[in-house]
Amino acid sequence: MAERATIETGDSDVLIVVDVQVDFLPGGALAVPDGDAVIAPINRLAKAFRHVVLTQDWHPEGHASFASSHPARQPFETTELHYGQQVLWPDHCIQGTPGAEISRDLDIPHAQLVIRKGYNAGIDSYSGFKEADRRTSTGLAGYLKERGFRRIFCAGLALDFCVAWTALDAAEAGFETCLIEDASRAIDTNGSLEKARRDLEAAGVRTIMSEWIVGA
Ligand code: VGL
Ligand code: ZN
Repeated sequence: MAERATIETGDSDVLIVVDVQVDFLPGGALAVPDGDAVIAPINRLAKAFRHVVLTQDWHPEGHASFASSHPARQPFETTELHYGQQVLWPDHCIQGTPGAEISRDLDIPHAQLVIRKGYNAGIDSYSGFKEADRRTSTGLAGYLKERGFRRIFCAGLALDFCVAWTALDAAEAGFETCLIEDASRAIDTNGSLEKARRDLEAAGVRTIMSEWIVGA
């Protein structure tokens, strides 16, 4: 049998479930390939954590990250916004629409917080911690620190955008951080997955499998 780590979770651990929303699932406006495959492992994982936080991508209509907000631009092209490079997306996760809802197939009644992000019209926010201008905070790091958490586990959609950026910011904020590979799926556009893996490794984010976690 292959050797594998055994991770016991406790009171100083929190699972962050990133953007498991209708628009990122099959049939959604920005469907992540095989995105619904994250739901079963996340539901199992959540039972092994006393503390779970959800993130929710939550854009106003006409958001700067939408290709439709830029004349003659197409989804998955890149443009320059005031804070730097921005991938342009199909309209997705518009506040109050069915596509922005967190999947009803998630079974995490004990989740303690839903943190919304991407609500500023001119700034995207892949990360649950800090917007894409790299300055505007969502307040999540303060919340998690005030509650005394020390270790963060990230899973969800999409591995190469919101999961990766959330994990990178968690590490930068001083948390020991793991990304749960089999409970995440990637968009993988223009080398984004390879770049995310490089950035995660450089930041000391550990990539793990959900079966390494006791009780998951
Ligand atoms: C995401 C692209 C745009 C994500 C959100 O959840 O990974 N990706 N908005
Ligand atoms: Zn978005």
